[in-house]
Amino acid sequence: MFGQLRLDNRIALVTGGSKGLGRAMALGLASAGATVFVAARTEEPLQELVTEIEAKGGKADYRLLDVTDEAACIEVVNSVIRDRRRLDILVNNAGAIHRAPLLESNTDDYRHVVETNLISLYVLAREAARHMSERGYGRIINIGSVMSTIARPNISSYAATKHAVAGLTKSLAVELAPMGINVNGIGPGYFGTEFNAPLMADAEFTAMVESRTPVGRWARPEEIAGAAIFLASEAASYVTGHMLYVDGGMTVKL
Ligand code: GCO
Repeated sequence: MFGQLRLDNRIALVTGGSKGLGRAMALGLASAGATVFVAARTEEPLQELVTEIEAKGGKADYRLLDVTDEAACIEVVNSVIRDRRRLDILVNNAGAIHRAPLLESNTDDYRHVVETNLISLYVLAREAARHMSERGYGRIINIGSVMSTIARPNISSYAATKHAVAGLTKSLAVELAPMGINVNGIGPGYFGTEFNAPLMADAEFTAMVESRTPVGRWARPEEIAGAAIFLASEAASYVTGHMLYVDGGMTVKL
């Protein structure tokens, strides 16, 4: 039982890893012993995060990646495996949102959200599973949202894709379980990240979050890390197809 939450000798890839929830999960996985490859589009914050992880005694590296570029996704997965001969944990975290009323929305923005929040998760899961299946072991963690099960106005592309993340997670869980690959999702509630900065600046929206969340507040980024560590670890060896909502109780409150 001891050490079930340790990730020593595990190799992890976290997309959208340079900031927000991706950065918090990368720090958490590294603190549990994993070697974490963080991937994002901008190099400097990735370099800073690797330096921070190493300064804390962890192991990390980075890859530049635009998850909407399929060839780049394939190359990043293959480069991690060439570099470390394995990939044990994939955290599909990179995401996009376009907040606009339906009647003011446009198809290009909508398609970008679909490409980022759904297609990239499929591509990366497919390429990671190709390797994981050869070794009979893997953990894929897809980052959804409370919008994987509820909705609010003006973010239909985001909510539709995050609902799809739940469906992709369940589908891949049942398909990949015989290969030793567990597939789960995390559904964050309202976290105080750059992604939600416009909402946090809106007093009325913040009041809504505080009233709709039983815990009564925005979440701190580091509060996502434990869920990722658990789902990536031996402690979750019999957990697959699950959406773990880290939402302060929002999705269960009337
Ligand atoms: C929004 C927010 C949500 C986020 C939130 C819940 O515009 O309502 O961005 O959709 O996903 O952090 O997961």
